This record gives sequence, C-alpha cells and structure tokens, in this order.
Amino acid sequence: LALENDLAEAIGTDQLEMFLQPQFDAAGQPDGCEMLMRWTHPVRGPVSPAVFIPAAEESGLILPLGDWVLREGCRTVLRLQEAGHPLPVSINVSPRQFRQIDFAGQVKAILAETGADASQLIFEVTEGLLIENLEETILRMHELVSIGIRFSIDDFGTGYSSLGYLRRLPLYELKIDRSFVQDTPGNPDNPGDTAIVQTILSMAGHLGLRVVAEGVETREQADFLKAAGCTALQGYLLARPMPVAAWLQWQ
Ligand code: G
Ligand code: G
Ligand code: MN
Ligand code: NA
Repeated sequence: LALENDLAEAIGTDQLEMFLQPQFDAAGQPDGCEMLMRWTHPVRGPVSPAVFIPAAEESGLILPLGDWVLREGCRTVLRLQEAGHPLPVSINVSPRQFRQIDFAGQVKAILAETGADASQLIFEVTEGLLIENLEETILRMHELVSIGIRFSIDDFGTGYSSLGYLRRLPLYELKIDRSFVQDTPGNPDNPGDTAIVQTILSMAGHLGLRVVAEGVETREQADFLKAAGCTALQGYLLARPMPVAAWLQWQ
C-alpha cells in the first residue's frame, strides 16, 4: 500500500520517465522501438516495473499511468520525427487499460491533442487480454486499427490462450518472449526452445506477421534468429533501454 501511495504521488512528476529500447532489422538498421517505464523513487531508488506495474494493475493506478504512457508515446513519435529519425513507437497497454469502456475514445482524444500520427504507434498487448470477452476485444481492436494503430502480441507463447485467435485478430506483430530466445540456438538442456522459436517464425511468416525477438543478449542468438528469418531483434546485445534524448544523440 505504501508503494501504491508513493506511485500515485509520482504520476506527473519527474520520478517517472519513459525509456526507449530500439529494435533492429536483419541489416542492423533501427526499425522500431519500445517505450518502457522507469520509476526512480526519492528514497527507495529505482523500482522495477515488474514490481510496480502489477501493483498498479491491482489498484487501478494503471489507468492514470496508462493515460500518461499514451501521451508520452505520442510525444516521442513527434520528437523522433522532428529530429529527422522517425520510428514506429511501441507501448505496453495493460488489459485493464484496454478494457475501459471508452479506451478507443481516449486514444483518439490524445492523438488529436498531440497531433501524433496513429500509424507510428504500436500497442503491445498480452495473451491475457484474449482470455475474456474476446468478441469485445476484437471489435475494439478493429476500431483502433481503422484509425491507424497497429497491434502486437507481447510475451508470445507464454499465455494460456489458444492459437485460434491469431486468425481472428487484426494483428501486425508477435514478440517472442525472451525465455524462448535465451535458449537458442542450442541449449542441450532445452532443445525444445529452439524448435518453438522456429515454429513461431514459420507460422508468423505464413500469417504475414512481423516478429520481434526479445531479450537478445548474445551474438549467437542474433545470428541464429536472423538466419531463421526473424524480422527484428531487441535486447541488451544491440541496445539497452535509454532516455529518448540519449537515443537521439546515439542516432
Ligand atoms: O522494462 P522492464 O523489463 O523492467 O519491464 C518489466 C515489465 O513491466 C514488462 O512486463 C513490461 O511490459 C512492463 N512495463 C514496462 N513499462 C510499461 C508501461 O509503460 N506500461 C505497462 N502496462 N507495462 C510496462
Ligand atoms: O514484458 P515486456 O516484453 O514488455 O518486457 C520487456 C522487458 O525486457 C523490459 O523490462 C526490458 O527492460 C527487458 N529487456 C530488454 N532487453 C533485455 C535483454 O536483453 N535481457 C533481459 N534480461 N531483459 C531485457
Ligand atoms: Mn513489451
Ligand atoms: Na515481452
């Protein structure tokens, strides 16, 4: 509870900052980026989103927080464009945020207010979103896709939903969870993970979906993924999450 009170107070202050982690195509060119929240508490120091995002989802704070993330995503789209290095910007949208009755309306209002181009935004959602109210989710996704937003399934392969949804949702991308990427190209203790990655890539290819491999940490993983036809790589090997200003300097 203390954490939640502190988080509520942190919204709108410089304790919270969105970092950006670039994604690279097979030729090594940046072709996208993911925005990731960072919280530096004045006393506790850095608090991991793996800790405070679940707490925010539980308490409902994810709603004002998610609103702020959307705004920051739009601002980042504009900053990257103004700097002459436009890139599609991916943001994480939590199920609770997506399920708000007027979520599509909120997105439209923020786009209108900021003037950002919807086609530069990608919403990462998890399979957890697909377990309940699938019909409503599909309708809402289509509404957002009709204004230019693209959708990505984050942590793909770790949820419990059936693969049938892949045919029914207007998807642009799958992100292979880093738990699978970690054991490629060949961990003798875990040969199944390489097979899973190859199967995801093959299936995505047939469905016309872009694939981002997450958590790429070694040259061997990168070489394997590129040879297997992965569209884009994201991970510490290539770049760590960084402030937007640092990325613009690095460009
Ligand atoms: O950046 P890091 O790997 O520490 O993030 C840990 C978890 O927090 C990941 O599951 C990531 O998706 C989530 N996360 C990070 N930033 C955001 C955000 O802005 N919104 C939401 N909903 N989740 C986020
Ligand atoms: O759940 P989601 O995929 O949104 O979470 C992404 C998280 O993965 C972020 O918290 C980010 O900081 C982290 N991350 C990004 N690249 C790497 C990496 O190469 N290795 C590890 N261990 N984590 C990474
Ligand atoms: Mn993500
Ligand atoms: Na992920």
